[in-house]
Amino acid sequence: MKKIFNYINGKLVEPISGKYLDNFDPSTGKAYSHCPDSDERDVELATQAALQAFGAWSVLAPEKRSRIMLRIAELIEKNIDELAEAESIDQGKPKWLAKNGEIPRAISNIRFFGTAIEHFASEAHPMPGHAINYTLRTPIGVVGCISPWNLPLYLFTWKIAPALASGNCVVAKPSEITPMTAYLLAQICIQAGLPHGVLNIVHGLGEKVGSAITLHSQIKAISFTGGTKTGAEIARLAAPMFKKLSLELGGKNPNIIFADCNFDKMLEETLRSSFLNQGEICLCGSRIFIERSIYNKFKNAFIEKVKARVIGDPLFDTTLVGAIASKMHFEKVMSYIELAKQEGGTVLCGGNQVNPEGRCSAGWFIAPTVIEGLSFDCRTNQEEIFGPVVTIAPFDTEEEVLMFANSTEFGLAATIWTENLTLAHRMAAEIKSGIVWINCWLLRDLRTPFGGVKNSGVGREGGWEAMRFFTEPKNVCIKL
Ligand code: TXE
Repeated sequence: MKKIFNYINGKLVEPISGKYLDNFDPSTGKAYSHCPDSDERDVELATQAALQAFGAWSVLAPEKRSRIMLRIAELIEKNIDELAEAESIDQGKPKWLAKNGEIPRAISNIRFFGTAIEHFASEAHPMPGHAINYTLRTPIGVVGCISPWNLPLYLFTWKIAPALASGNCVVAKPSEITPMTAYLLAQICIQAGLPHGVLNIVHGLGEKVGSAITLHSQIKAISFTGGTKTGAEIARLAAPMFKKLSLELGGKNPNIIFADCNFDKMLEETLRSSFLNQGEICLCGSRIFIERSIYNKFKNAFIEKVKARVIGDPLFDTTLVGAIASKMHFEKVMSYIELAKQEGGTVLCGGNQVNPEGRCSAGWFIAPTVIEGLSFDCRTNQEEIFGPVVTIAPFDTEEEVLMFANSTEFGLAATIWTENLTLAHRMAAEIKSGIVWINCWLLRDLRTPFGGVKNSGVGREGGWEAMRFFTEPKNVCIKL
């Protein structure tokens, strides 16, 4: 059984407890590796290593930090096949998705911020004849990065890259459900010559290791992506310590389809925005609202395509829907399908567990599921399911669909399909979310602010937003 180690002070080490958690392959339902069951003692070791390393790392010339980060990106690229397969086995996603989408995005994350530091500047405010102000933006110190299991290496690097680039040292915790690629990244960091203690990865349970990071007095900022409930718990603990918090939480994103849309393009993208990564992306459009005049046309075309989506072994190139990341999450998603039926929904396709032939016969697979006939305000349409499950419903007016869209506690992303751009701009302005896609989905520019409103989170990642989160501004005013 492959053993995963913590990465502390530049070394791969066992957890102090000597204990390990089973790490499962969701496609087979069997444990295939061991993840450290670390605790606050390992977090303490990691934090001391980060504090030690901070002095030198924070004053290292940006181009030198950049060079090391670009070497890490290069090594990820060199090892893309191994990383993609590892991600697919660990999380259940199709291997081609990891290889063509997620691992390349992890490389881009590191390259983007590894070069951004050479352009990151601040501002001066002259007071003619009186004084001049200049703003210093300095690294915070030791920061905590806690990441989830849906896009493991992609979201792990999305946090540590700006943190490291801006001169901080990091204590990071990947999800215990998908620890593998962070462990492989640790080996790459050693190979790249990342100085000891600059990045420390402590594996283990959220309530043990995650909360120890949140509570550690010398970890001055927390960047978290995960469930809204967990985000609230982190905020509850961190608030009295006045730590900087970046919380990327859940979503229940509307996909609004007007009758005048480019139907074929919309249909193709709506299949992706509904079921990519088994629907385990916080940006997925899980509530689909269709203008009534094309509702039946959409429903028939969509169901036909959904039924044809291949669900099976994530290692096969033909697989479009892989395994659900964990047994617990599998049960959560199945429970929502049951709830939908109790709330009066009709399952138009899917809704059942699938047992593919061969090695995956005991894996955690759910057929892509489409449900209609639910009210906009029922639990199924209000709570995050985070699986291959979407609901569809007709709407009659712009005002009505806007009310539906804005009716949940979340506000992360929204998609609008229409050729009427005046309407699109009007809707985009009215929708309560941090991101709006018009006639596209998941088109991402890393310079843009990324994050949500309401219970979808606090703060923004991406571009200068991320660099500013991980630095402290100080205004110096000099009398002339
Ligand atoms: O994530 P958790 P879970 C949603 C999705 C899912 C729900 C819960 O709906 O069903 O969140 O998923 C660590 N202090 N998203 O439970 O618990 C944990 O170890 C500090 C949306 O798997 O939020 C992991 O590393 N850390 C989300 C990370 O937090 C704690 C993606 C995320 O785990 C902790 C994933 C604690 N008390 C789930 N408890 C998105 N926005 O993309 C756990 N953790």
